[in-house]
Amino acid sequence: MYDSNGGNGRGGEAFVDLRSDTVTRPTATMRRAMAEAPVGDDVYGEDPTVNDLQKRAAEIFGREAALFVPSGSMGNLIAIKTWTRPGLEVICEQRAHVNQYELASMSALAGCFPRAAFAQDGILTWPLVESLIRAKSPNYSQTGLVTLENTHNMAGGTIYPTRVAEEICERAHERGLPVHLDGARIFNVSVAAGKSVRDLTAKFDSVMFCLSKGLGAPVGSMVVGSKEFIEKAHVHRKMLGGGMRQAGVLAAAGLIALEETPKILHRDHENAKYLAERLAKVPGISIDPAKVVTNILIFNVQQTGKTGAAISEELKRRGVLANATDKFLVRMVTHYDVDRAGIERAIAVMNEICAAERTHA
Ligand code: TLP
Repeated sequence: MYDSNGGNGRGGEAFVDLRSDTVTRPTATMRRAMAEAPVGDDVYGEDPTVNDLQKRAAEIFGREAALFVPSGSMGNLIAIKTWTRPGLEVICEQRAHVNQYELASMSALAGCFPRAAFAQDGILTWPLVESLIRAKSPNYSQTGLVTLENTHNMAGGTIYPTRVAEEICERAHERGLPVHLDGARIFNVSVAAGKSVRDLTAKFDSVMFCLSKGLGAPVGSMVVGSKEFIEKAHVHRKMLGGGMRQAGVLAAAGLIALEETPKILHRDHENAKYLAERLAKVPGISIDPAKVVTNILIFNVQQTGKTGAAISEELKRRGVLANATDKFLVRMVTHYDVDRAGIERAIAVMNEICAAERTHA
């Protein structure tokens, strides 16, 4: 059912594109479903396909309600806006998407301030979270929300031990704080941990997950939670310009992404592990394959004598796309549009680059 690399009509086959799983293109089945989707005006709540998607997402996560949103960034912002008010702080990990990659929207648009701390592998613990909670005092801004990210993107697709995440939720609740999960890639956690997304997220007050990353839908994310929370979130979606009309054409692909793609995500994890094991053997590259448990690898290239950006340029010249995420770090993300042959090519190219470097040294 899934098209092989480059076979679904977008072109660009010359590249092995490992920049992100956001680059996945809709499968032939998704495209057919999009063409045939019954639609209506979703701002009136009348799009049957959007309604089906929201119902299915709520069922799968064991929640009262769900909301289809245009992007993961908007989903996180809507959740932050719904749980907080201007002047409050949002606890998050230093490299969290909400902290570093959402253009300070929590401040610019929700009036909140990030209270971020670096955590090993991106995994916050209750003692660390507790240390960030503000004491009740007229001298401090007050804590409004805790957010976790699972998988943690910029820590290399790491996953929370379930108990660690649960403890943060339980203890935060005792302190009267809601906990939001940026679960953009929660289905990758589910596959890696062998647990349902429902069980993994049961203690969170709200969850955002993306249809448009490894699950392969062209557009869209979901926010799930209680009926009351989703009603408020709905208002914020409209306020932020996220009210869509005949969005059923997008939701149709989202439904297939949600039902079908989790079954094949394990291949992306196998490819990522294989890629990490091979890259670990390339002189100058540093990565611990044991830490690669989902579909994201971040490796250090400092010993090659080049920056991440320079390596990224050289890869591109040889037909492989990967982004630098820091001066000496490069990220590769596996997904269903890159098969094992594509992975082998990326490995061969990386060996070539490093061998060329040694010849010139
Ligand atoms: N991540 C993108 C980039 O923005 C970095 C990527 O290529 O990985 N939460 C997490 C954990 C994410 O990784 C992303 C996107 C988002 C939220 C935002 O989703 P979108 O791109 O739909 O706004």
